[in-house]
Amino acid sequence: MARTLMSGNEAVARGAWEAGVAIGVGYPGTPSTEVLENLVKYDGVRCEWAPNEKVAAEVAGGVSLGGARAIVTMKHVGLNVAADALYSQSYTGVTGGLVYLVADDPGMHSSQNEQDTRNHAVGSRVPVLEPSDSQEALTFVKRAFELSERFDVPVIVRMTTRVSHGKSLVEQGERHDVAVRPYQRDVRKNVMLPGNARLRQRQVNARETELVAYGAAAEENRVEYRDTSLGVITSGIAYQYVREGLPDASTLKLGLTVPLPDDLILEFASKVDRVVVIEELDPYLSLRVKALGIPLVEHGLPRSGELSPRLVAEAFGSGALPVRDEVQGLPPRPPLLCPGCPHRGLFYSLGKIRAVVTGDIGCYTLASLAPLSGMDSCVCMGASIGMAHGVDLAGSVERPIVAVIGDSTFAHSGITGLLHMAYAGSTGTVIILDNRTTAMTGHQGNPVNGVFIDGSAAPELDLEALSRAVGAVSVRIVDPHELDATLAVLREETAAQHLSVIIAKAPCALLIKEAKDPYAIDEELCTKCGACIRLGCPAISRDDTGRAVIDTATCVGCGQCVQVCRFDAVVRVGPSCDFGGGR
Ligand SMILES: Cc1ncc(C[n+]2csc(CCOP(=O)(O)OP(=O)(O)O)c2C)c(N)n1
Repeated sequence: MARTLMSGNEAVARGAWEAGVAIGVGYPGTPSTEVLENLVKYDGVRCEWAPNEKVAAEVAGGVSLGGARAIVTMKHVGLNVAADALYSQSYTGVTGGLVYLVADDPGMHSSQNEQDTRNHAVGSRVPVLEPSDSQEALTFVKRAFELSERFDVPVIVRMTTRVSHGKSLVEQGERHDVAVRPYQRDVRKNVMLPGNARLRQRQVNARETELVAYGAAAEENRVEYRDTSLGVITSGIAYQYVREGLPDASTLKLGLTVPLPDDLILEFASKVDRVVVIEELDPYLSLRVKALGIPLVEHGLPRSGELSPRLVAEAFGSGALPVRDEVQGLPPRPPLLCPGCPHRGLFYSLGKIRAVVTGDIGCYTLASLAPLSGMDSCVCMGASIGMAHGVDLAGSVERPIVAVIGDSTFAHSGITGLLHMAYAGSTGTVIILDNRTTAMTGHQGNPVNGVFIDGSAAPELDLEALSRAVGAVSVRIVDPHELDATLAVLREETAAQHLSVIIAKAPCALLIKEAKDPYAIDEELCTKCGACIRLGCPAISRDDTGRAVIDTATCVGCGQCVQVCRFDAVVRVGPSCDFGGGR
């Protein structure tokens, strides 16, 4: 059969579809996002973005209870949010197959921390399959559905950035339609009262023993003997690095990494002279191998971040590999808010009131960088609101305290924070940056913007009504491109002694289809004062003389710089140029 080049995430979607999955549900998060974005393109599957990972896991759990197959997708930190569901779903087990697709991000390419999903799997006692390439991504997802139903357990497929985003050849199969199992009420299995949970816990114990026995003979766990002077125990993408960096070494490639096949590991160790474990992120395999009494060769590979074939080769002095896993000679290019981004206007105005700003996660987190330098904290999704209240409780801050949170993040986990502020009688200020999309992860729909995962129209959440219902006394809507008006509202609301929500509403610059004429600097009027530079717009820089210059190819004509220039030096250019300034 013909083979197709696919990313790991495309292959997961294909595998889920071939496995007859009925529902895909998740919350976006790099590097997992494209799984659902690809799955939604297949016939016979319904996909939904949920407001957060816990809801997604519960929806998937309900699908499973209803007898159909479901896949739930998220990034590693999403599993923290979904963990409450997962740990008890492990006890109830499944009816239709239930697969968690969780993508870890070694090296934190786009995450606030590094986490190893295998720790949650050990804690919740659910099995983990770790693909090493796109073909395995497809076959392991299909296997995960089989194991889920056979062992009555949710199964995690753990990806990492390179497996999710790397491309390799995949042999595709046909869809295997799976009949929805008839619904059967089973209170002992599905209602986790303590008495029932204790009974189910026995099943969990028994299941683990069965899974270990399965793993000892499973084709997902593969022994490859080559030169037996060195035996490497490895999994996931690290296997590829070992094959490239140490091509002669024998390998035990573990595909089912929770639970581990102890006997297979002991047997492999007995047949090689020296044993080494090479894995990304936490020393999960190595601690377990050591606990089996197997002495390990220390290699000095980093405990965090990504490995590479070169690092692996160097650690064993096996000769330098060509440096092709790093791009050399490029200047560092930190991420920036786009030209015309509405978040820039909000943070510029916020800078004027010298507030302590508890921040959140989204494109707007980039406003923490100079020159806007507009954020004092960013921890996890939704944290901005509870933290603003907490900073206030500490009593050490005389300045205004403001929480900033994006629309998707507010729907994800901000609403309960606001509810708490109202309940606790807070008089703080929460700013919801409603740019009509989940911009950071690629413009997904969310409950606020009224766009469903397939692009169709969905009900739009009324943020104003919701904020009032939750308990905000004052709710104001501002256009963050209008700097003076925004500043006036910020001043009023942070001075007022009531709980207020300010909705900064203007679409993400990348959603605007109609181009506006760009602006340029009138050289004769520019005084080199630098006011426009302090907006941090990528379209504006200084020339050799220190004068401001606007790159008209990059400028989208948002007009924020016009408002900060006190010398009328910013003028419109382009076909409909009127040189009148203003936006
Ligand atoms: C628990 C968790 N899930 C997912 C993510 C990935 N993520 C970071 S911010 C974000 C949403 C950002 O959207 P929004 O709040 O609307 O801000 P915008 O990027 O549009 O400015 C997502 C999905 C994450 N960091 N943590």
